[in-house]
Amino acid sequence: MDMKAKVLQTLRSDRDTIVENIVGSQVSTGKFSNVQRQASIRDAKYNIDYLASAIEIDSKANFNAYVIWLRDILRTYNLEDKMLVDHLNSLLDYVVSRYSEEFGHVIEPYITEGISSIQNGKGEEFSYLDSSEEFLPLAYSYFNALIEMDKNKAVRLILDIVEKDEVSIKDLYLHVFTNVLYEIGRYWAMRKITVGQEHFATAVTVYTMSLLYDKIFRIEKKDYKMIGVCVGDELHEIGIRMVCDIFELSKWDTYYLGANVPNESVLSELRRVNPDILAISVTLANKVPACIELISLIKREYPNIKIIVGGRPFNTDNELWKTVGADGYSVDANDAVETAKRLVGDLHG
Ligand code: B12
Repeated sequence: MDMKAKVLQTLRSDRDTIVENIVGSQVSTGKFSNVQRQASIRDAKYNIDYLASAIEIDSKANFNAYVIWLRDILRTYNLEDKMLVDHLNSLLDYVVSRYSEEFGHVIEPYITEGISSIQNGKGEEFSYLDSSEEFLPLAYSYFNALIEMDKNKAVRLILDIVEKDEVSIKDLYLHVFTNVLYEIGRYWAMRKITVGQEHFATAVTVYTMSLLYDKIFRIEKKDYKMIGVCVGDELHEIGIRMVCDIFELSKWDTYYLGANVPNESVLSELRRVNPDILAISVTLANKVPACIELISLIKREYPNIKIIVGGRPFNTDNELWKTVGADGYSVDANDAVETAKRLVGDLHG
């Protein structure tokens, strides 16, 4: 076993002991309440999961993005950045002293870049609603209706504009729903809205998308087939649903499987449907190793099915799709159709 594999195995098997040693002593002082202690221990376990995943997938960019995200969450609790920096340093020190210098060499570049990102990295400081000038008023109105938890207003707003043909479904998906959901996530992370408000906004958006289905699905001859699925226990399934819907609009026959589909089931649906393209979505960087596993399983049994990947970790690190063994990657649902066409050799369609 090479050193990287040894480090990964150890970080995962010894995770709880490592956390006990580095966090246990840090939070045992009277300064921390019981709830804070529990939260610190839970977070420290996540940190090790994300670190191990980043090492496994060779992606410092994804570990950096994770620590910046965590830094900004901790700031909302008035916790200093230094605390996270100290935590990463003590993780490295502990690993070197408990295991070996060689162990340290594998982890150290990730910790060093992570610390530098905590100190200098930009977080989600700007509103996603401003990303598209053309759709800005609609995005703001829809976002505000969701925050006010006025579902009738939110749904009506979208249906009216679609009925008047003022916006295409593609634009609605890419520039309104996507940006609004990103902004909802940002508000949740800044603790400007509750988990309940986030769930409500998500549910209303999924519901509104379903109301558009008679405009998306048409029974007509289609040239190509695709399956869309999330990896492992990745629960973020709206991105891949958008991908499937936009393929459907582009006259593909689509099979949206969503989240929580066991690998064996993905394999049986591939057998049943025999698609030209399998699209796999990942949102959380610690689920990328599961994506590698799924792709290698599929490539063994169905070497001819082209696989495209997408989602947050791939947008954070534009080379990552190659590491996971995919045939292609796209930044968003629209671009995904072009990538898929290229992969199936349809250069004119
Ligand atoms: C809704 C939501 C949830 C819902 C998901 C419900 C559902 N039915 O999907 C629920 C409540 C389940 C959830 C849970 C969690 N969530 Co959440 N969630 C979100 C939120 C607000 C929106 C996600 C979304 O739908 N975005 C809109 C879609 C359209 O965007 P997208 O997925 O990026 O897809 C686009 C592209 O990436 C691309 N694409 C996507 N897939 C694919 C695939 C292919 C093949 C291609 C080519 C392209 C492609 O195309 C799409 C559009 O064109 C995000 C915020 C955000 N920034 O996304 C947080 C967010 C992703 N969640 C987050 C977190 C932390 C969590 C939890 C860990 C919270 C917790 N403590 O429990 C759990 C993890 C659950 C799990 N095991 O997966 C963080 C992740 C931060 C990080 N460090 O990675 C985010 C960013 C919020 C934040 N700002 O802090 N979440």
